[in-house]
Amino acid sequence: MAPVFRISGHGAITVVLHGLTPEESGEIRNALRSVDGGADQKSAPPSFSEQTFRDGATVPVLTGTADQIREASRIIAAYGGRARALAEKISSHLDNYLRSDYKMSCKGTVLDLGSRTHIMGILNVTPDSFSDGGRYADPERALAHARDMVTAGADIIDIGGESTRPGALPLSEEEELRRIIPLIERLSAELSIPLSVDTYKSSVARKALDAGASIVNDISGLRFSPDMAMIAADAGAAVVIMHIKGTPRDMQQKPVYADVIGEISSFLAEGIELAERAGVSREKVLIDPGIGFGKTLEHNLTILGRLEEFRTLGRPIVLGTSRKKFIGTVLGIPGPDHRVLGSMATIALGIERGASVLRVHDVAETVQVARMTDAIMRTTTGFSSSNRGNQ
Ligand code: HH2
Repeated sequence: MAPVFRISGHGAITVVLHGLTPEESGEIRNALRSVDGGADQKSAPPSFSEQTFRDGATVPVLTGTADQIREASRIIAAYGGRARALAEKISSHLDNYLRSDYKMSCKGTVLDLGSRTHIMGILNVTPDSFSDGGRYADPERALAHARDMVTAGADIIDIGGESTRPGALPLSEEEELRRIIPLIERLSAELSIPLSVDTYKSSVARKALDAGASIVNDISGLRFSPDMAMIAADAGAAVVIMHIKGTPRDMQQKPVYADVIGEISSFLAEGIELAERAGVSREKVLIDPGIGFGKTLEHNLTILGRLEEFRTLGRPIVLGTSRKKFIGTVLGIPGPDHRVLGSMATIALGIERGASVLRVHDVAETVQVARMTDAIMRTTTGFSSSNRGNQ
């Protein structure tokens, strides 16, 4: 019989250890190499290698199963001092990475984010949003669209009164309130699913929460309004902390990062701390890398390709790729309405890489792609969609 080889990327975890001195890296290598796992493969240390990055830096890398990485952190911790702190960090990042039991309570509704991928339908009541500007400015049409999205399977409706497309200027608070508050009041009376308000203004968020919203979706990651976190905390609201570099007006003017994933991770980690300090429960925080917000095409593609690295922050990931320009750039399609299939590719991949919530215009299509991807993930990993299942 011909030999059959099966090679797969699933089951192995890679831990890249940035920021070590060559001496520390050498000690870890020697420690891991001196341990013999014997017949007990479960407690064998992971493989140790060195990866050279584009900038020439050589960084130690551990590769193995979750048990093997845990064993490595135990061996590293035995060195004490700085090594112990490093080992603790490896363990906590690993626990976060493997976590999928996220449940979020929004005004009495509990979203079980670990059970399946959730869908946030976009309702922009603006004249100028990049994709649906002007379509739902009429309140009756906005209501009808919200109902349609619920029927199609949306789990959350995200209501925005101000476009934050590249180059957009800030809208007055009065106008933003005029556009969204009556709509939130009507939707919260009628719908049983949670409503989120897409705003970076704390005064708008406060009134939207009073009107019935239970999630604040802040594209500035709680940074543009200093009291945003406090307002969310006071109302017991959940928050989406999104990364942005700059402001909508200037964010696309040649954004530069030394380390795009590292810088976004730090911004999101600081945002989580900021929320917690203000009194928002950690369990009510979601994170979003902010596709298109101060990012080039390459940045957006890198974020998608390496999305799972944000799992180490230990909070569910929201992904907003829907119909965005980078899809049009890759496909050569200028009109947002024609970017639906490209959006679906990002959604399937995003789920596989760990997204828990998808912020989308095309709810019915997304539901199909998400349910299908969830089913494959459940079958191949034995866990829910967002669990890597590497134990
Ligand atoms: N993208 C937009 C707006 N809000 N919120 C989160 N959490 N993530 C995103 O990626 C995101 C967001 C931009 O899209 P859209 O609302 O469709 O357009 P516009 O800003 O022009 O209204």
